Amino acid sequence: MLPTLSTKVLLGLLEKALAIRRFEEMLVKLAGKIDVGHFHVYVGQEITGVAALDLLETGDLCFTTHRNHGHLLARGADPALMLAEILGKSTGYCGGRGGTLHLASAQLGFPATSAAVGGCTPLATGAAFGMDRLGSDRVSVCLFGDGALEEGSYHESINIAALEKLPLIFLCENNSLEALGQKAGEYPSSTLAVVRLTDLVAPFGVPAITIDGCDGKAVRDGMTEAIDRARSGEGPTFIEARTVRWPGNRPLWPALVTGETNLSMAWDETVIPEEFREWHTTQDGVLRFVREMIDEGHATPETVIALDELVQDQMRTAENFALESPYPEPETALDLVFAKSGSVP
Ligand SMILES: Cc1ncc(C[n+]2csc(CCOP(=O)(O)OP(=O)(O)O)c2C)c(N)n1
Ligand SMILES: [Mg+2]
Repeated sequence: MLPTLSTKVLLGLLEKALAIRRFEEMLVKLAGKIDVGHFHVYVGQEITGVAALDLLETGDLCFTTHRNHGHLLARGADPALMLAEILGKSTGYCGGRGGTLHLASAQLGFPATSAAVGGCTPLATGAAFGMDRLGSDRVSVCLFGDGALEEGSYHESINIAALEKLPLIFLCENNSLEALGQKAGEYPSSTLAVVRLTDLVAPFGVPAITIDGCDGKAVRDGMTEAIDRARSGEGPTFIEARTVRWPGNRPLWPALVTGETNLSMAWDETVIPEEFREWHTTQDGVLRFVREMIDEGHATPETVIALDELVQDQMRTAENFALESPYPEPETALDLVFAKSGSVP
């Protein structure tokens, strides 16, 4: 279902979801032409990131993973500076030093990104501890995949968060539904002995919910409750947002196996290719959001296409900017490695 919001706000959310989809498609296509290195894309999880992170305020912090592109775009990142960073260019968010795996921007509320699975959990917990001790009403959001639940750092972090009632939201994006426990024989992102991921939350007494990550209303409602709990000093919440892995993410390296998204699949079933019918009709959150927007009178196919053209234009501009940007000068290699005297408050 759609979140209960005005048409204008819903169109804003759709624009962000489309920006993520078109950004990732641009990147996968670019990787077919030039050496981009290894990267992970957020296709299929857009609605989780967009609906959840839209609720944050300036000063709230996010700690994400190797699959971070969608999270930064959901918080308003400029696709040009994102792509420049991924390509290692000096104009990127981290001057080309972070790359896809460590994309960060303090201004956007992403002070540090760790690509070590589970690496974000102590970072987010430490930030929440600081916020709590400083008496601020800011919240810290820990964004991670089901794989992080295999790591010791998760268990240490949730223990401290529960003990200290920290203003922290554990948003676990479980994209392993069909691969959990290696049953499907595909590349699994986690191999856990537990039946439900929330079994790894219950002993700590932290409130936990499981939601459909493609259901904008469920994500927004769950996140609203979690943020309220955190801001009012009642401690952390765990949200498991379930999505089905995009077919293009099933190989080890992303591939555009479903082609570039044809949005008319949202209103014209006859154009859906048979091979990926299930994905496009029941599992693609962006198409589902568009379908719901049209069904509930918030958009028409024409407004959706116009919005998408705007977004695709931004991506072309971003691609040109990133490709034309220079690499950092070799003599700047050690810049930003060591704190300068007096630069740390
Ligand atoms: C500590 C650690 N072990 C292994 C890896 C290699 N690795 C990169 S992504 C990944 C799977 C992570 O799965 P999940 O956390 O569910 O995220 P997803 O990729 O499914 O979004 C692994 C094992 C790593 N980055 N860090
Ligand atoms: Mg996963």
